[in-house]
Amino acid sequence: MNSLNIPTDFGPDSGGRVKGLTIVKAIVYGNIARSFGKKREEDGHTHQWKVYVKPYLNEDMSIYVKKVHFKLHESYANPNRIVTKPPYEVTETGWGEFEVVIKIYFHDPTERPVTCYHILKLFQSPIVDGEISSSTIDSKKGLVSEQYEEIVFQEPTQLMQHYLTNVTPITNGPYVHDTDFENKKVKTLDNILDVKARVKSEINQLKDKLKLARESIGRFKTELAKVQKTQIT
Ligand code: SLL
Repeated sequence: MNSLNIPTDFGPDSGGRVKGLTIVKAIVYGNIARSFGKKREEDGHTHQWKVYVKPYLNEDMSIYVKKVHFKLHESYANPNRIVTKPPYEVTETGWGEFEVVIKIYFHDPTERPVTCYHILKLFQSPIVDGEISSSTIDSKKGLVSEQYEEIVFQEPTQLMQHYLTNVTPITNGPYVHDTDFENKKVKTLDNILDVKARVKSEINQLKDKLKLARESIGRFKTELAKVQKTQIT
C-alpha cells in the first residue's frame, strides 16, 4: 500500500498487460482569454490567458497522470512549463496567438505520453455561414476555446488499469464545462450529414454529366465509322 491506499502488488504477472482491455479517458483541453482592453505599456501585452487540460468527467486525473508539459511560443522567457499536479494549467499574459504543444505523461512509464496541439486563441474569429465556432464568449471567463478529446489506453498494465478505474471525483457537486459538448456533438453530426448529402448530390450530378459525355462520344464514334466507310468505298 502507498499513501493513496492503492495496492501495488499484483503478483507474478503485475508487469503484464491486460489482454483485450481498452480504457478510454475523456479530457478537455484549450484556453480562456481576457483582453486588457488596451495595450500594456511596459511589454505591449494585450491579454491574460490560461491554457489547460482537465477531465471531461468529474475525476481526479492525478491518479494516472504524472505531469503535463505545456510548450509555449519561444518568445516567452521560459517556454517549457511542467505542471505536476492538478489543476493542469498555465496562466500568462501576451499579445499574440500561437500553437501550444501539450504533452501528457502517465505514472506508468510503459504508457507513451499523449500529445495535443492547441491554437491559443485570444481573438474571437468572425463566424462564417453555418460554421461551428471554435470559440465562445463567456460573460465571466471571456473567450473560451476548448476541445473534447479521448485518450485510449490499449491493454494497460494491471497497475495502470487499477489507476484508471479507481479515480475519485474532484468536486462534490456537478462538474460543468464552459462548452456545451452535447450540443456541439449534435451540431457537428448535423453538419457532417448535411455535407454528406451535398457531396452525394454533387457526385450524382457529375455521374449524369459523365453519362452524357459517354453517349456523345459513342455517337461521334458511330458517325466517324460511317464517314470512314463511305470514304473507303
Ligand atoms: C504571431 N506567430 O506573430 C505569432 C506569435 C507570439 C506571442 C505570437 C509573448 C509575450 C512576451 C507573446 O505574446 N508571444 O513577450 O512575453 O502573432
